[in-house]
Amino acid sequence: MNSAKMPTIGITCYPSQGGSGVVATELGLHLSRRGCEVHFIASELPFRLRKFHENIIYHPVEMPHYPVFQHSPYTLSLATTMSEVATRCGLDIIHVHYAIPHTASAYLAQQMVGADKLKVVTTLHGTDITLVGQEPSFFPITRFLIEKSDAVTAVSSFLKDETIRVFDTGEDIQVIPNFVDARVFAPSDMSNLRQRFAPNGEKLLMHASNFRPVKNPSAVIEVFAKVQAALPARLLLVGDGPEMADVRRQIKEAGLCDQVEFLGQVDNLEEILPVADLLLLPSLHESFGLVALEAMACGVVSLVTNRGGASEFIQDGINGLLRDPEDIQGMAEAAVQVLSDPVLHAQMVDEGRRDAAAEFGASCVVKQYLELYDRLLAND
Ligand code: GMT
Repeated sequence: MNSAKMPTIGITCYPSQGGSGVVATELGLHLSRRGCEVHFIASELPFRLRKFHENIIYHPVEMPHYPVFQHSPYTLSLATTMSEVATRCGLDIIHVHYAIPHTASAYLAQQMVGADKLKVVTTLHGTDITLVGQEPSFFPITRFLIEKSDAVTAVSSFLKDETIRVFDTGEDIQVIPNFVDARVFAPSDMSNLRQRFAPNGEKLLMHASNFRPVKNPSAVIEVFAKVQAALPARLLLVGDGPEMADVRRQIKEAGLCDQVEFLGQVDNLEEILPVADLLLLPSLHESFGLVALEAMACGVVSLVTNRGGASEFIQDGINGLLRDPEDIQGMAEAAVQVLSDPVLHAQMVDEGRRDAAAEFGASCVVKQYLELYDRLLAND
């Protein structure tokens, strides 16, 4: 690569709602604003990309159906699209988010176009290491792919350490944390929405996730049940997923139907997050917990699982709250304490907003990815 030229980057991620797709998309948007040409290669347009953006080109992965196939081989179709885009558009780097199966496709594409022409960067996000990658049928290939990537990043030190521990790999893994654009995720006057969701001045709690078992949504309802018994409160549930039917049943059985609102999947989370007083994220583990960082940037206190990487941006009792996800009583007590003490709540909001913007702001984190790309390409 010519040193004066910005690199041309291919990005692959899961396009549906989920933190890894959000990080990949926001990274692509920020890289494009800094002058990189960015090519998204995915099965669908990533959900935060649904507007025209200069310097961003989307390449859908075509998946032919053939009667012999029981399942269409997405990994191969993705590899083919990656190699075609790399050749046609002159990609310097293919940066994949979530190792399985994206790194496999990138590795194949690199073999097709030549290792001197295309570098592979893998960003590990979470369950690609902590759950899926450890399935016996995926373990050896995940380890192989980590070692075959030209660079590997992890979104927290927790995830880096976990990757080294589980896969016993000597690969040099760089921690580049998740980030938030504090101009987009910012406090805003939500009096109209507050009037709708909390007409009698109730406190508003929110949970936003893809409602998979790892998000521990039943704990959200149990904690909320205790909080609303102590003070007037309502709960907003944002997102959807496999656990939602059970969550609805739990809410009904607890007699909480009038205090809980289901908002479904919300693409523009930044327009709803600031309405909350407290975000609940009691996941069984969370390699980072991006939505908690976004909530902090919006001036919302985050009560987050202490299992995983959230302690890398939340200092318990200072800019947010960390608790064991099985400690329902402890989570409820912490929530009630902060919600019933306006001075403490305001202090946590201020600290959280400041820390999110200063240490995890988009510009300082995106710079770390650009420096990584530069280092990789300078080694040619
Ligand atoms: O690994 C996953 O569960 C999927 C992924 C996603 O797409 O939502 O979530 C992970 O990546 C996010 C972005 O880096 C992190 O904020 C989440 O903590 C992480 N999820 C888990 O570790 C459970």
